[in-house]
Order: sequence, then C-alpha cells, then structure tokens
Amino acid sequence: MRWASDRLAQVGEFVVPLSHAPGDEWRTQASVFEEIYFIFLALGTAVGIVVIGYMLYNGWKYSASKGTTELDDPPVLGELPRGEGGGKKLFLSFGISAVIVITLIVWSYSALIYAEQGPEEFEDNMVVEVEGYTFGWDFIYENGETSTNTLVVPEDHVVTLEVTSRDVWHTFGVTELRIKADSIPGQTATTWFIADEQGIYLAECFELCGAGHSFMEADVIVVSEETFEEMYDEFTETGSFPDPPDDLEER
Ligand SMILES: [Cu+2]
Repeated sequence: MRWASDRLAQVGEFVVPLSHAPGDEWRTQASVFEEIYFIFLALGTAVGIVVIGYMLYNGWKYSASKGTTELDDPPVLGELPRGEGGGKKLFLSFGISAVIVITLIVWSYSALIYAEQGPEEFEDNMVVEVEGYTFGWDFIYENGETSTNTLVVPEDHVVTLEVTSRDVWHTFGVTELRIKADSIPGQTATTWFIADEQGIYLAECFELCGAGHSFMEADVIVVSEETFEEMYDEFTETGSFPDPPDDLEER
C-alpha cells in the first residue's frame, strides 16, 4: 500500500500506522450526517412551500367571493376527469418526483455506506480495541497496553475502534464525533472516526447497564501528531498516558 511506507510513524519500538495526512480525500462522519440532515431539511422545506403555495393559490383562484363558481370543465359525478394535455402534467410530475426520489435514495445510501465503512483507501488505520465493563471503558492499543477511561488519538487520522464488552451490554458513543457502536460480550462492533479538531471529547455509555451507567464516561483526547507520538512513547514505556497539554478545549 502506497500510504503505508511514507506514513508510518516510528514510536518507540512499536510502529503506529498513521494512515494519512490532512488534505487527503476523506470526510468525517459528522460532516456526512450534517449534509444528509441539511439536504433533507432543505428539500422538505421546498416541497412544503410548493404544496402549500399551490393550495393557497387555488383556494384564492377558485374562491366563491371572487365569483368564479362556474368552472370551464366541471367534474361530473361518476366520470373520471379527463384533464388537459393528454396526461402531460401527470407524466411530468411523476417523472420529476421519480428522478428526485431515486437520486435521493442512491445518494443517501452511498453517504451512509461511507459513514459505516470509512474511507476505503486507508486500510491500515490505527486500531484501538474498546472493552466496556461495569462501569468504565478500557482502550487496548496496538502496543498491547491498556488505557482505562482515556482514549488518546492524533488529530486528522482515521482511527478504527473494535468495540466489545466483558460483562453486560453497553454502547460506546461520542456525540460530538457522531459515532456509536454496540458493546456486547462475545461480539465485536467496528466503527471509525476522524477528529479534525484537537480537544477533549466526551465518550459515554448509551445502553442502560446498571447502577453506575450514568458515570460510565471516558475522555477522548485529540492532540497533534507530534504530541501524540510523545504521549504514545511514554504510554508504551510506562503503561499509562502522561497528562495531555493543558490548553486543550472541552468539546
Ligand atoms: Cu451503560
């Protein structure tokens, strides 16, 4: 793989595959979901305006107070209205609706498939195993070390999470990054994210799992690539991450 050779960061004696640099072709899940939301909101609003506008226009055009009680072609009981133009209007409106609906289906499915699978060209992502337990989260890195309730990642890199549980059902999620994955014993759910802004994000459990559920939180600390390499180096040596820089914003 082309990316692998020039983008491997040597950290201590372990190699962390940092699969791509900023500027490459990728989008975050958050931006995909925001776009889907915006398109559907805009289209729904446009359709609403057209339908309600047409209704009001006809209400005004045929209102009794205007005196237009006589129609040119009044409907006759028991007969289908013939319409004008040989069904052109019907054909046009069905045709336009079909094009819009089919385009929307194809586009939103491909966007959702991307959101699920991630940018395909970066197969050698950084992989972190996430193990839920009552009541906390263990993050197991590729160096074999475990970090509890703190996930440290570099900004602008694809991170793949393999989520499981060692007791009951949990759900791992980070609202700000729009990611969520089931954490179920005996199963592994995979999700991915790219954090394009440094800071401290909040990971929470989204499955009522017991008395400590609401305290089942973890910090997702996103730092620059250089800082990450330093922190990961120390993590590899000592088994725990050093404190992150204290100018990180909470997100
Ligand atoms: Cu929970």
